[in-house]
Amino acid sequence: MTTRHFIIATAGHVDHGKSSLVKALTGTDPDRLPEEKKRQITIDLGFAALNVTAPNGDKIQAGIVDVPGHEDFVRNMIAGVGSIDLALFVVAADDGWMPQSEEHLQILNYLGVQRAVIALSKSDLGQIDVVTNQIRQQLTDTPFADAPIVPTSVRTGTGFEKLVNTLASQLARTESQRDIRKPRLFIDRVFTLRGIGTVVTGTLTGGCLRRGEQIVLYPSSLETRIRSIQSHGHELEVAQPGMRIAINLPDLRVDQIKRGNALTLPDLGAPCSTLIVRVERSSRPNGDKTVVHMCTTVRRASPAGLVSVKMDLSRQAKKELLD
Ligand SMILES: Nc1nc2c(ncn2[C@@H]2O[C@H](COP(=O)(O)OP(=O)(O)OP(=O)(O)O)[C@@H](O)[C@H]2O)c(=O)[nH]1
Ligand SMILES: [Mg+2]
Repeated sequence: MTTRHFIIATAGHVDHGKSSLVKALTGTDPDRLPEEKKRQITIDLGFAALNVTAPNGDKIQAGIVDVPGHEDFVRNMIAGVGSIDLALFVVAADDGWMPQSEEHLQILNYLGVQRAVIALSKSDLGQIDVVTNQIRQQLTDTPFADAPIVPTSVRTGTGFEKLVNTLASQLARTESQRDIRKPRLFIDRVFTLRGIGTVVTGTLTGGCLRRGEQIVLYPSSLETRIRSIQSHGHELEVAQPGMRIAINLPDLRVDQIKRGNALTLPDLGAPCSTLIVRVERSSRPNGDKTVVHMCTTVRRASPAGLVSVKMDLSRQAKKELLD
């Protein structure tokens, strides 16, 4: 029996029930900020863990990243859906396909996400057949054209067993993240814990990281040592690619680290100030806008600055991107 590690991220329009679904699936409320509780809206990324058994008996440990649906926080959404294995795409039965359903779909497609499970949430509020047809139509000619659609309701409990089984069978068919001995952790959160010091979190890709190992933070090139590693509350000696991890870096201060900084091993390369991008003109509505959101997010995440970008966009989109 093998244990495999994957990352799922939610996607979908504001208020369509993404965080409620994550809470119902895992028992963890991903909305952790007081402001989020007060406004009943997700602002920043939230995290939870889902352990499932695949049809072949393999154990699957999935980290879930819950993203905000509101258009004002789309940059946080983009930060959460890099290096994911599967999207849990949520569309509410009472609302149907909405602007951020479209925008999130495009973002996932641009980032190369190949698999999705669609949760037709709030199924207690009706319209299941109509909205199922509408979703199928919207997904035509996208990588998610054949994605399973599962009606769910956190009010009645409908659909959760089926949703868990569908997630398990989709992940069982997904290739595990490759270990190419080039570990990279793009940091999505940094905070201090009293008595412990600085902690960073992220999704590990490209290789393993070990407790006690010497690592380097880019782009500042600060070197430090990993004091401890945790994944969903468990101490690890070795973290593997595809895991959500928290690393204790007591020698660095919180103000020396930013979201989007990368941790890796010394001698694996150095930061540079040129970004090579391929821009495709989308046939979908507002395709240019989505590309601009993504490009500005990359630029913000890269304090080294974006020096040159070759692209084929409308004049307005170019102006917004480079201003
Ligand atoms: N009737 C009904 N209401 C639901 C269901 N799921 C969520 N809700 C309600 O819908 C509202 C929004 O739910 P959230 O889970 O916060 O939605 P969200 O997609 O995470 O919202 P953002 O993160 O802000 O984009 C809340 O008031 C929930 O109680 C459901 O299955 N049925
Ligand atoms: Mg939410």
